[in-house]
Amino acid sequence: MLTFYSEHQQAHAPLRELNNGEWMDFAESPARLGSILAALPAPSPPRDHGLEPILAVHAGDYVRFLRGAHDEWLAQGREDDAIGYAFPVRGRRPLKHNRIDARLGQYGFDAASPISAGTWTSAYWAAQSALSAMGAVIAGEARCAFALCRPPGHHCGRDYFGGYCYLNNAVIAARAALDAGRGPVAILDVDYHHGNGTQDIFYEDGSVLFASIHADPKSDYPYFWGHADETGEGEGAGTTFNQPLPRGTTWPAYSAALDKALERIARFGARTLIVSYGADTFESDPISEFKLTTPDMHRIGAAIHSLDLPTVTVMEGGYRIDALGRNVEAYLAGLETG
Ligand code: Q9C
Ligand code: ZN
Repeated sequence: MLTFYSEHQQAHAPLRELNNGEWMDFAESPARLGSILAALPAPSPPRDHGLEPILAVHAGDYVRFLRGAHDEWLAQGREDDAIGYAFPVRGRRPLKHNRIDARLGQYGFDAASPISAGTWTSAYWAAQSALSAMGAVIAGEARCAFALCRPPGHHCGRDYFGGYCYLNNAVIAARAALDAGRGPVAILDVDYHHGNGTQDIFYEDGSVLFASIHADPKSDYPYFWGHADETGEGEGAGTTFNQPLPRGTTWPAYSAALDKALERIARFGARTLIVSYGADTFESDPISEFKLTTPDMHRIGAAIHSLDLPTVTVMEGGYRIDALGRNVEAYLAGLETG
């Protein structure tokens, strides 16, 4: 499978995150890349598409904040990673703040997403990997391509970061496909966590179908989004399709949900498919509670293969590092050959 990846994506290296009330080592570590790279043939470096396709999705003030946030943090005399601790309720007055702690709250929504010195560089190149994968599919160089994105993207929205995500790689690729006349686009999100940022960006946009299978937000992060009654609004009414599943889910229930999602994508008439792939549905993932196996990852890929659509896969989560490469390899093999 044609794979895009830049070494700049290693630069993002936060030390720790707040999880269940305690500090823990940052789960979305650069070592994830090593595990995946060891399992795949050599990737291609992405082409630099510049900022324009990123700014087609993300707000200018947010991108400026992200680029400068770590320097602002250091300028306050702080050390290590920039991390917020006070978050506004959305929809309140848009205030202009100078203090970095207020700005981290303004643009973030959790304490799981520290900004390190290399965060902007890695997020920028992850987005370029997604754009390069979509570019190759649009140009007809490949029917399917894989963007080995890190950091992941599906939790962040037009003007906010969170859930280890800073730029929404899947949405940036989707926008590029739409702009190239390759719509309608479907985004299938099979990460363990609901892709709230992706959902948010297209919630009122009927040109993109967002179908997600994830842990029930009643029990799992991101809690506030991903419930089955979120189905889209306005022009996007009916083009969001959430299937929350309980902790402990194994292949039979997962497979039934996947078939429903694929059926919706086919009925929608998608001409381009983007898969937000997370391997955190794996049985021994350290922060997740589904029970899928490595052969199940192959089955997920094979089921998606049956749609027979030009497909870009972007990497999202997956934290069991010693099994990560094998799981990604199994998924991609299923996707490629059925
Ligand atoms: N106790 C992705 O997989 N922390 N992001 C959850 C659960 C944040 C996951 C805490 C998890 C973010 C891309
Ligand atoms: Zn996840």
